[in-house]
Amino acid sequence: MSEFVEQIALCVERGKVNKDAPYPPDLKGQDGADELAKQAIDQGVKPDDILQGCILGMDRIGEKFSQNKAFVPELLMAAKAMTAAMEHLKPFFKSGEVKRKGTFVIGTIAGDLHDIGKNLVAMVAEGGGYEVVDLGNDVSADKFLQAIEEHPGCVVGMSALLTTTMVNMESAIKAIKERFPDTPVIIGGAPVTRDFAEKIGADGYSPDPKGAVALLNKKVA
Ligand code: B1M
Repeated sequence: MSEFVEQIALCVERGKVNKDAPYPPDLKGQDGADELAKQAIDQGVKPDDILQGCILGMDRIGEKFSQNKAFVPELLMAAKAMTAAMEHLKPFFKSGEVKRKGTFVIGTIAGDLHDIGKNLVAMVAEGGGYEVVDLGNDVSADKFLQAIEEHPGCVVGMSALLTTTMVNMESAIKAIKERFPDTPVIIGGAPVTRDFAEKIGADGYSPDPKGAVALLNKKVA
């Protein structure tokens, strides 16, 4: 791996956005994901390799988060650093030179306004190389169906934080499976369990963003 790519991975993992960013204090004054991605492109590093660096950094922080060695603010900073690097990759995505692994349609289920966990899953999935279509919160079955129609081959993710709304996942999954039997649906959220996921016909359950990306990799590969 080129030194640039390793440095970009480190900036994403540590949430170092750019040179002016005061966070993290021990990297103050050093180039961040923003400058390094630009320099890497200028020096001919392949955009795909830069993306791999971002993914590696996100993977590392995602792993720490899963092990309770990093917390929501660190994950948010990592996502911010990754976004800064990805800005420089946008033209290559548009031209098709850099390919995404697949499309992940995600939303918080109908009736539920909690979106912090869903946003984290979305960010880590993007960091994992997926195009993310974020439908927001309070997402009806119809909205999921429409998104699947617009993004053939996608994987669907549903999040719920309330015991009163997690039950809405069952009807949404039923509607999806009726029209798009081959579309995998993965679910998560604080009250959701593996047993519940199996009972309502979900294709996968993860308690955290890293596990959700691991599931995506299995479903899409
Ligand atoms: Co509400 N709330 N809330 N709330 N809220 C909870 C969830 C609650 C546990 C608080 C409590 O009573 N102790 C409780 C639910 C009880 C229950 O159902 N068993 C509750 C309640 C009752 C309510 C209201 C009904 C309160 C009221 O109005 N009377 C109301 C409901 C509104 C609605 O949704 N219709 C309500 C409202 C709100 C706010 C709007 C004020 C706000 C949400 C703001 C927002 O999201 N933009 C809010 C908040 C912030 C919380 C708490 C405090 C924090 C939730 C959170 O963001 N956690 C919460 C109590 C708590 O958890 N301490 C609470 C951090 C987040 C990173 O974790 O979302 O679990 P989480 O996501 C994790 C994993 O679950 C997983 O990855 C994430 C990272 O590890 N994950 C997935 C999530 N989705 C995934 C999907 C996947 C895979 C993994 O695959 C697709």
